[in-house]
Amino acid sequence: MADQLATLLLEERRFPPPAAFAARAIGTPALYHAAARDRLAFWEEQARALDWITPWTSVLTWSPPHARWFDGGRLNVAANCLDRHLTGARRNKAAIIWEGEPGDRRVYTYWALAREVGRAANALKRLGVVKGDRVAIYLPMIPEAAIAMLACARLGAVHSVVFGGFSAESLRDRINDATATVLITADGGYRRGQVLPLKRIADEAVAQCPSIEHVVVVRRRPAGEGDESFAEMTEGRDHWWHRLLDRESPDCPAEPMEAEDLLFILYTSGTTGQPKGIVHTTGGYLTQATATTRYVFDLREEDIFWCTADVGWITGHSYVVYGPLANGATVLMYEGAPDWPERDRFWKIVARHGVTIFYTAPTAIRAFMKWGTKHPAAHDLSTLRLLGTVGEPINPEAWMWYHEHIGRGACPIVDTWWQTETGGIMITALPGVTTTKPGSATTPFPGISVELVDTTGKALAKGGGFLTLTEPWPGMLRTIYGDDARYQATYWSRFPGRYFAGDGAKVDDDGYWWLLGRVDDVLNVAGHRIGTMEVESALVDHPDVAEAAVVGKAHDLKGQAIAAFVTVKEGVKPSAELREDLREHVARKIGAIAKPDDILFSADLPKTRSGKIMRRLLKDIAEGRALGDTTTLADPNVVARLKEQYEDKE
Ligand code: 7RM
Repeated sequence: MADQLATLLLEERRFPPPAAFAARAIGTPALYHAAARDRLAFWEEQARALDWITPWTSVLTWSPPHARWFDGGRLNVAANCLDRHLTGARRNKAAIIWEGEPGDRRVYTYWALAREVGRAANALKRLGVVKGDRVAIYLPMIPEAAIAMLACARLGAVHSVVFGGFSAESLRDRINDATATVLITADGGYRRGQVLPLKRIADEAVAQCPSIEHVVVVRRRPAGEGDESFAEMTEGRDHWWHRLLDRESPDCPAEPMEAEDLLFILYTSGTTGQPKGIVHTTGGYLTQATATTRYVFDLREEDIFWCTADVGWITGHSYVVYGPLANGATVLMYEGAPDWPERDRFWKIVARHGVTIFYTAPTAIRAFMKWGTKHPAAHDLSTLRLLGTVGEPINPEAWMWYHEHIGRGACPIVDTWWQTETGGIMITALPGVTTTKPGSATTPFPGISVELVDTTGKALAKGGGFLTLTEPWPGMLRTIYGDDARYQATYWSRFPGRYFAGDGAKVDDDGYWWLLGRVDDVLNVAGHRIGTMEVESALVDHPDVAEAAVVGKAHDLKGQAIAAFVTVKEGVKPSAELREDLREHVARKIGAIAKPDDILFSADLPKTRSGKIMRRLLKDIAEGRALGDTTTLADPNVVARLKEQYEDKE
């Protein structure tokens, strides 16, 4: 962290907003003044941009650490994302422009999308889904993912979207934690030319999910060839999506929801082996998603907004589906990989559809850098006017490359810091207002109260420390599903009275925030959150493994890679085959994103005298650094031997 700090301190480049952009920007300095004067009035103003069935009677009820926003108010999220756009010219505007990886394309106007959502909602209703029921969604990036989410929102059912890259066991655990009654999946999804057999994986999961009554299957693959092998339908339980929707009416009344009724649960990794079901509610979440989309992305009627995140992550919830659609925007959605069939796929898409706003992750930008400038240079990117990043700290070189080769030196860049738990963007530049510095997320969004603290919880005006939030915000998580004690312990106990985000940060003399990464046992691999404990549990689940310790190590492209130190059971011989077998085992238990890059077999792990594994030292080894303080170790020889062994392996 110290090295990183020193490098960032040397960053002196400044990028003031281009004058032409500033002249017509939606965000203005007045927003900051208004929010500073009266934070709650500012958020009420943002909430008024939505359609409410009944207005709220109280803005905020705060009994720490529980917040209620817009109590007394009633609204429906799907009605805000669809119905209210159907009365004027927007009715015939594209809501979703979609490209499948194999090259198939679809466009849904607001009108067509609303009708499809109505049919899907009626179909779910016919399957017995009512307000408050949980529906699991395990789909590729196809329009049906957004349609399914909106159909749930229309009925007041709570969706839990599970990223399509997760394994059967991960899906099973999430379904069981939420006791979902319906699962929506597909026969497959395309990734680098291969079909990912989602239905087969879902069948494996559902076999151990007693709460599931129905499985709805979207047909993604062309009808005919080898249907059964991809989707073996269980009579009575499984239904084809298109057959269900075919017989339904497109008209489905939107359920009036209380502002604090649940909208969705989204599972995210924490510091234990058990993912947390982050709970988001209706009025506050939509208010923040809608306001941040409009101001941070300077969103206009004529824009084509492309956020490359999968709907399985929070970024896909807030900035592919809810934020843009609540604003009546045109969203671009793409199913597959950026390098399929060639490494210019993204730039082809930008040029073909005239994308104007592009929002992606630093890990993707670093891959583009590696692939070379010839790919973006071969396409007309002149429609782009604003770029964004999210998910991890962006190194200044990647920022500069993005600025020059994707933004042609002309587009402001918004580096947006936020979390699954915050629901929406928290720290970001406002394009047209903020002077940016490569590598800094700049300053808090209006109405957001962020404070740096030291290890004792003392507030710091600048320097290095931990990022905390001092006031509740509309999009904040309300609890962890089924485990409020864990909610309180995880977020509100480290620094009493404050929300602790788990991130280290530095604030410079201008009050700009520089995010330095997680300070807990959560890894950020290619922008995906993975708990070290989850990977460790998956490894020790293997019959040959006695003990495992997992750390993140710096990686050029992925930000962090996973390094595992494994001791095997008596009588087991470590081998290259076992190493591969362990990697596959982790993929089966969690998903391919969690496969360790390095696995080192070791006779012992470095432990303190009380038996705690010292991951800090393992990280030093994995990153090839001199070992830090080893005085608390029970046996310092263990770590010295490990270091030698690790270096030999390379
Ligand atoms: C939106 C999202 C959250 C964690 C967070 C940080 C890291 C996210 C940035 C960032 C530096 C950023 N949700 N993070 N954005 N770090 N600069 N702009 O990613 O729940 O999946 O992850 O991601 O560590 O705590 S998330």
